[in-house]
Amino acid sequence: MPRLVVVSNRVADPRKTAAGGLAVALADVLNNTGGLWFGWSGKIVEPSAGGRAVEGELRTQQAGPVKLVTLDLSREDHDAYYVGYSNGVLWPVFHYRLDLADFDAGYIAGYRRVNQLFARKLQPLLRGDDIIWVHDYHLIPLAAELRALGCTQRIGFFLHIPLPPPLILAAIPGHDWLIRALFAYDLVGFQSEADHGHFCRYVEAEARAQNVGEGRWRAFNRTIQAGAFPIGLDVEEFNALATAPDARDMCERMRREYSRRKLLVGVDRLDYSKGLPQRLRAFRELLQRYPETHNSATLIQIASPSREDVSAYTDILHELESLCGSINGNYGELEWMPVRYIHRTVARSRLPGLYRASRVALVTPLRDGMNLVAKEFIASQDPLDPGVLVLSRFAGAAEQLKEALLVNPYDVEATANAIHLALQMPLEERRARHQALMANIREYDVHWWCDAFLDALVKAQAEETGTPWLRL
Ligand code: GDG
Repeated sequence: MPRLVVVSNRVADPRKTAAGGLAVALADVLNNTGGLWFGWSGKIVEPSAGGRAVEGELRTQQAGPVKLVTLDLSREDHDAYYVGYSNGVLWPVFHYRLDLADFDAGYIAGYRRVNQLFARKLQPLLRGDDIIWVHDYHLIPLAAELRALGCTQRIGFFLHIPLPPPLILAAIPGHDWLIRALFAYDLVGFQSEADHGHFCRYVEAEARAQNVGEGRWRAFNRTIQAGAFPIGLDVEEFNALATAPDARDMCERMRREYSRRKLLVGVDRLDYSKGLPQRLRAFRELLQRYPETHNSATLIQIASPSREDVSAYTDILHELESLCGSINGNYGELEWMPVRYIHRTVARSRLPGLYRASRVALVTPLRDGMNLVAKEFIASQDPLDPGVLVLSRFAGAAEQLKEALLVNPYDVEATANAIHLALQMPLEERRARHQALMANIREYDVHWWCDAFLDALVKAQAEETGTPWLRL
């Protein structure tokens, strides 16, 4: 395997398990190939008095055999590329929320500028036979910018968030530019068959691309490969976390504290895509419809702070506070608080304990690329007495986790009924469902995802049938 170069907005040290997610997933292959991970440092450099900030200075850190290379951004670039275009346009539109998108014309120029900066800084660090894997919506045009600098290496792109249907995508000014940029890659990967389907329909209808079979599409004088590669969990790493003292202690304390109650859990970044207000309304409906849940059902909702510089996030924060207050005010008793809402980040080492102590998990996003919390909940359960997963049909995970109780989160009544069913579910059925779910997350774990994507990337060299029309 040639050297792997990973590019993503943020970089993490793969040696630290607290990093979780992508870092753990990519650790093996980065270590084995002496890889390089490139991205933004997370730091903003302010302009010095009277001048522009010096951005783009590279900082290199060695993490075992892996090189972590990061750069700072100027305030202006950060605001346009990160806050403006990535999180103010692409995130809402890709989650079907045109109403929340801010199509300020200045943002796209900043997005492009930072992608060019990344390309300019990365190109001199590359070797001829590197395999480059670019992650997520912040960096869609990166391959096109690298190609413009003469890079011929194999480059793959994975989109962690959903891709909406063609007519929603087409609402983005410059959508054709974005999708053309994808044709600079050799392989483009999505979380689900649904998202992959949206890509196929878009390129056929809007880009007049030709389907040449086996997931290959020809347009702009290039033939590229596309497919679904659902991301998974590092089940072993998560099991190790679940059996470590922090998680066990958390589980025991929760079980003791809630011994006379049935615990429900939600763990999300505070984001409008996660369907938190709808979830709380469904929980309120449960309390309304099923009086036997009083003094018993207790929802612990962790909403970890995220992107607080984007205004839509302040709105949802206020809505949640008000809903929790009214549920506790109307249904609470002196000795029972129905909702415990925590707007803070909980240590990763304690999460498996919280999941394991809960009878039901509510994972009910309005739209989600995959949703790893659903898989973490399954992995944390006691197979002899497992909890039940209530999962939105609009999470990418619903394509795989068919034995969960699938719900439409917009339908508050039906969701309340499903939660009730979950709370009542007999042990035999809980075990059978959990066994099937566990088999799925074990088979399609994060190593499967990583290997499947990289195997496909190694095989998928784009063909050029003329001068590629990738000028952006
Ligand atoms: C994007 C896509 C896709 C949450 N609260 C706390 C905490 N978390 C951890 C969870 C989980 C992760 O954050 C969240 O992952 P998700 O997959 O649910 O969602 P996004 O952050 O939106 O991620 C998503 C994912 O990329 C991967 O491709 O699945 O669809 O939107 O691991 O446990 N961790 C800690 N404290 C918290 O309070 N430590």
